[in-house]
Amino acid sequence: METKCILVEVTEGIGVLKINRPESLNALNGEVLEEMESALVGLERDTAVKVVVVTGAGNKAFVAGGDIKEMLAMDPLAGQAFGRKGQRVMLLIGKMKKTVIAAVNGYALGGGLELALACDFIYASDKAKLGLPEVTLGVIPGFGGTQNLARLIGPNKAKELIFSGKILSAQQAKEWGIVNEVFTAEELSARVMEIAQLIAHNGMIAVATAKDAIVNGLNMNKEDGLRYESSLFSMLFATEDQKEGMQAFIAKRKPEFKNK
Ligand code: CO8
Repeated sequence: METKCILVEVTEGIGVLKINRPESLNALNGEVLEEMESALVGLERDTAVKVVVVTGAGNKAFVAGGDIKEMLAMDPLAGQAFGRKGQRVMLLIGKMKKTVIAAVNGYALGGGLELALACDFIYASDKAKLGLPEVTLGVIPGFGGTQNLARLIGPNKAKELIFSGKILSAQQAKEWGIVNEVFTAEELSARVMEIAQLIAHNGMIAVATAKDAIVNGLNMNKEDGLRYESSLFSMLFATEDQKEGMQAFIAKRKPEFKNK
């Protein structure tokens, strides 16, 4: 696929999607969002890809937000269309069977943090700065940030971050429960690949099913969530991977998952 604003590379089962507009600190405009949507659909279909990593080009930004220059002239209808386009990408990430990791290599502000929040988890460089400063521009997070952040860290902390527009260091974002791990800028990419490889070597059906249970279970009450978990759990006994994983354990060898 020909792309102008993103780069996609697959190495050893890991698909890396890099937002590539460093001159605008990788801000998300309509074109980037459209390219991302097609690329994510392609990565989900590509059987060679086990895990996807989303990151930003250059060493300054992951994504510094929705494109303010593009948003400036929007009327409510255009704003709604732009917001929906962004939400489609964020929802797609949640629905993907494959794990999607955000490697936050610099500024993750506004729509940039919203993109990271839509991923399964976030690793950040110690140079990263994270926040949702939309209210300082007279708007609110519109790519799922109000929903995803409140679900992740609870409504009170989400309100503090969104109402104040304050920007957190990577370490603070870890303390707030937004970022899983912080690494030096030099280490980030290798450490993200390490965890991606660890995930990629597990049974893909089991990993995808665990994601399904967590993502969809969060929208249910606990009793329905447990029932959902149980039905997914029992379905896995129909897979060859379940037999292989358990036989390998008993035979004290490494499992060879076929993702069947
Ligand atoms: N949009 C467009 N261009 C941007 C953006 C952005 N979000 N961020 C940076 N740029 C551009 C700058 O305008 C500048 O371009 P130029 O050279 O043409 O002036 C270039 O990138 C470099 O940026 P700076 O010169 O500002 O670099 P600094 O190192 O001085 O500052 C900052 C870096 C602190 C990251 C600063 O650029 C900044 O504050 N950026 C904006 C951060 C922000 O407020 N983000 C939130 C945007 S709103 C949003 O994301 C809403 C998403 C949901 C939309 C839903 C629609 C309904």
